[in-house]
Amino acid sequence: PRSESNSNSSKDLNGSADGTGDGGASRDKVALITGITGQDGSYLAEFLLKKDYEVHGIIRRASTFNTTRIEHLYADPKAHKGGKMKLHYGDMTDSSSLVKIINMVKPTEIYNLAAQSHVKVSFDLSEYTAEVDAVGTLRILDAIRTCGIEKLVRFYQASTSELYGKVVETPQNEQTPFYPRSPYACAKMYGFWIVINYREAYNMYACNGILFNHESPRRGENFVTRKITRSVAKILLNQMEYFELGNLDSKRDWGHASDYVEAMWMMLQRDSPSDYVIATGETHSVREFVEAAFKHIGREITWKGSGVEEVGIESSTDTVRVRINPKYFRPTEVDLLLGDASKAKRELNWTPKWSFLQLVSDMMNADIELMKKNPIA
Ligand code: NDP
Ligand code: GDR
Repeated sequence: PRSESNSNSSKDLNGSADGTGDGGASRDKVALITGITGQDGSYLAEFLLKKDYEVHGIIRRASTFNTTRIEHLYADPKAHKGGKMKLHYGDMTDSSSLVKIINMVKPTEIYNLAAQSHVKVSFDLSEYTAEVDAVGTLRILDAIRTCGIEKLVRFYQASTSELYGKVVETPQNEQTPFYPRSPYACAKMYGFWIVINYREAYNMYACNGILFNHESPRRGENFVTRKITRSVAKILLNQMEYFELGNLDSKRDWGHASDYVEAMWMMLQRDSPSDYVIATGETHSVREFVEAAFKHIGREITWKGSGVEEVGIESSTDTVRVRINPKYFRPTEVDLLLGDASKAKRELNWTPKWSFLQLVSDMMNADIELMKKNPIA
């Protein structure tokens, strides 16, 4: 869809030099999404287009296409060709690109979703993670002020349950103290507080969504849920014998991304800004996720051994399907996340629609289809 992809300007990405679009959306519904090519960005763009927003997204230059998750929106004549969705090259490490884009688009809502979002990778790319996730948040807040729209725009920050890190209490709510356990979480902690500081200092409408893990068929392939559903789909189709995981004991409060992007929008529609936990209120271990994925294909897994020696064995055939590889362990782990989203329920009227098992089924069905079509995916 993006035949002009080697060019480097908004004009070429969109076929129009005018960043304001002509899609007929009213000028009070203009959203700018950083991280639009990611899991959440793609669901949010879809959601806002349905609500008749003009949607602008920041994408970064990559050597291969990074727009797969939003290709269907490109192909939708109402969205892209009708001028309601526009992409702009920019980067969270490049202030001038952020100022230029904000100045041109004049958004009424900004969703800051761009991040180096992999916790394990953040131990290897710690400085870069801080540049993008911490200073990047500061850059975009400052870009808003440079453009003089801090009183006009509403700002959403993708904060995270990783802020809770080491368990202090469960369930975790907006009052629970933070104890970040990775360079990613430390960077996001800066992001969290700089958003509050700008809200208080400049009277900005700015919110932190403290979102617990949320997954979908569009989840990045190296996050644990997607890694499991892809691998189990391949096992079903005899394309793989076994796969490797790290810590099976960590527990996460897993929801569906499509529910969670709705909460982001809801936070920006109130009379005054606040910070909200978004979670299902249920927690499951990685081991339970594996079992549920196998159950979806009608197979049962039993566990043998412990620690690095542990394996998951398919009961009916005695075949080893899961092995532990310490390379997936993290230097410091987050053992248990369980969120209390009662403030969001009370003030936003938000509740999740997807259950844990529905989430596993949705991801499994999508990956089985994907692997059938493309065994080397
Ligand atoms: P993804 O990793 O799927 O998407 C991240 C997005 O950020 C991609 O569009 C990526 O672009 C973009 N990006 C990365 N680095 C830069 C950069 N330097 N400049 C511009 N864009 C950049 O994450 P999710 O969609 O899962 O998450 C969205 C946000 O929510 C992230 O900030 C994440 O940390 C946070 N979050 C996620 C949770 C989850 O469970 N999914 C829970 C809580 C918070 P590209 O496609 O080119 O890589
Ligand atoms: P998380 O997600 O770190 O919670 O961050 P991830 O899926 O990477 O890990 C969840 C848990 O699974 C354990 N695990 C493995 N993880 C990965 N990636 N690969 C493995 O092979 C594996 N084996 C076991 C991990 O140790 C961990 O305990 C996600 C990201 O989306 C963040 O951006 C977001 O802020 C948080 O969720 C909320």
